[in-house]
Amino acid sequence: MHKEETESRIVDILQQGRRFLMTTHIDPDADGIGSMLGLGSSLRRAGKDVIMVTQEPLEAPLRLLPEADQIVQAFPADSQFDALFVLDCGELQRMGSLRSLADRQETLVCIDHHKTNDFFADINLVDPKSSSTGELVYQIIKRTGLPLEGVTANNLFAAIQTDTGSFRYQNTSARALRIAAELVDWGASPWEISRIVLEGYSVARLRLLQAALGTLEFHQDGKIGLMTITSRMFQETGARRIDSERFVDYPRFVSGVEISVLIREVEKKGFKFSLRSNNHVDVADLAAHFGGGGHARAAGFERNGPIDVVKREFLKEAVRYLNGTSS
Ligand SMILES: [Mn+2]
Repeated sequence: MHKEETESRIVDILQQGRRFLMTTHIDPDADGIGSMLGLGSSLRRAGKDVIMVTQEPLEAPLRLLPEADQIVQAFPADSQFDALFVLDCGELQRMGSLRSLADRQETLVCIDHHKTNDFFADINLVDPKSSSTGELVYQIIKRTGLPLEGVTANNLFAAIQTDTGSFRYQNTSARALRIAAELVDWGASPWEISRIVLEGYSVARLRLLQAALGTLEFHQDGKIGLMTITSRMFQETGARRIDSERFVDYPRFVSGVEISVLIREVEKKGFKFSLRSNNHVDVADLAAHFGGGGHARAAGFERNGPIDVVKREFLKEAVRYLNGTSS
């Protein structure tokens, strides 16, 4: 289905429906939560019933977003909806325990911008050229004629701002900047949102960064930069997993680095790899090689095994992508 046609089907659903359920991916980020709160708050102001659900309760900073306290972890079993929305989620697996929602009768609508989205929903508005899901949600809200005001504007601004790395990443298009400016006209405050989402560090977070920077290593003449955070570092600093958000940018900041990697120990012998690239390596493809996915410049995957083995396997493959010899 063409994007235009998909959009008009979603507009119809939003205009005609009265009750909606919304969710986003596990380990949510500001794009997923901001998009959900943006669309949810707008629909509520239009007089519709919206349940917004996540698998786990939100942690700071996401729980500090406007109206984030409206997000729940459970809803009445006999609830009926006109449609279900899943935002910023590229595959069913990424819905975690909420993936059973896909078994329900209601139409499942996915709005997303992941290059590796596998079109798991009934209606899939997927645009990898979009900077963020927030950008797509903004366009849907405008087209549906739904209300835009402070809460919606601030949440959508947070979504676009974080996914573009504060309007620095390669996905920062003229359209993303124009929408951001329009959101400011609608009442978004870039300063307040930045203070909440991007700053607002705890001491534990800085201590974790200190420990992580101590593990910096470079490979392939400085073209691959890598940092590792062990469970022990999380314990010793008292930092939470969400505190390591965006740490993967530090190796990427170094001149000459093409592939930046952050390895985080997630459970016993489990490691989460976050990947970023600066110029030409498609890290979504590289991550897909290990069963993960994402965007051309930002992707990730999980791997089990001893750290030195998983790291060696990864580096071997990464070198092939770096040299353009991957299949
Ligand atoms: Mn996103």
